Amino acid sequence: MISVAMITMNEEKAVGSVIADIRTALEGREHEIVIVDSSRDSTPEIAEGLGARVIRQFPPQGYGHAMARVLRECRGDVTVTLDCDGTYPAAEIPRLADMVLSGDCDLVNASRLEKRPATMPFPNYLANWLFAVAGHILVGVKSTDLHSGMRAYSRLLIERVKVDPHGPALPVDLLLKPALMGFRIKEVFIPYGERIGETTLHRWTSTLWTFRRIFRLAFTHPASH
Ligand SMILES: Nc1nc2c(ncn2[C@@H]2O[C@H](COP(=O)(O)OP(=O)(O)OP(=O)(O)O)[C@@H](O)[C@H]2O)c(=O)[nH]1
Ligand SMILES: [Mg+2]
Repeated sequence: MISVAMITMNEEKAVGSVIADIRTALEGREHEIVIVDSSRDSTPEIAEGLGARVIRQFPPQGYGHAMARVLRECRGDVTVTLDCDGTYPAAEIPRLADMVLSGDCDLVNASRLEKRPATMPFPNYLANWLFAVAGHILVGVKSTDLHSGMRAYSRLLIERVKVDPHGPALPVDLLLKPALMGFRIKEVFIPYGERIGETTLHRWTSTLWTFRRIFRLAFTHPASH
């Protein structure tokens, strides 16, 4: 079974079309859609009405706690994550899931950064590029996008990898830790769309936490080259 995991905070404008796109992509395949929701708007009702399993986490505890929870709740052999904002292509879910299900790898990172997406503000692009370079130099992990919200994780990987859910930038740990533990990781490029609704990204705290997570891992597992 394929699990699709999302976390949501006030995504009522996007949730309907995102779930519809997921259903279309996975038509004919056994799947579940699991959402940890911290919204004040009608996101959870819309999602439930469309057959998603919605777990409420309110008041909001931040991206990390929501993501850690939703990954634990998923029952599939593979779990594919994406933001609930229309930026990631749901049509790519089967391709990512199949790379894990076939035993090809344990994690697929869907990178947005083959080149600068027109939909990504230049400062964000620059920051993401810097994070990737830092991850390579300091931790020894080669990736073009440490912050992608679209990944496929095997069930075994989710069970084994323990991450720190406090603070922003959890995707950084969710990629670097499995790499350091020896899990097989592949990266594919995907297009990145225009966001529906308001961003929850706090640029400066996220940047600070990204470096905090990278340095923490660099000290416990220094780059081996
Ligand atoms: N449950 C829950 N979901 C959250 C929380 N913070 C963010 N989210 C959701 O996490 C996903 C990622 O957040 P975004 O606002 O898209 O952040 P981003 O992708 O870094 O920024 P954009 O490029 O503007 O999309 C979205 O689906 C949000 O609704 C939270 O505290 N709790
Ligand atoms: Mg987003």
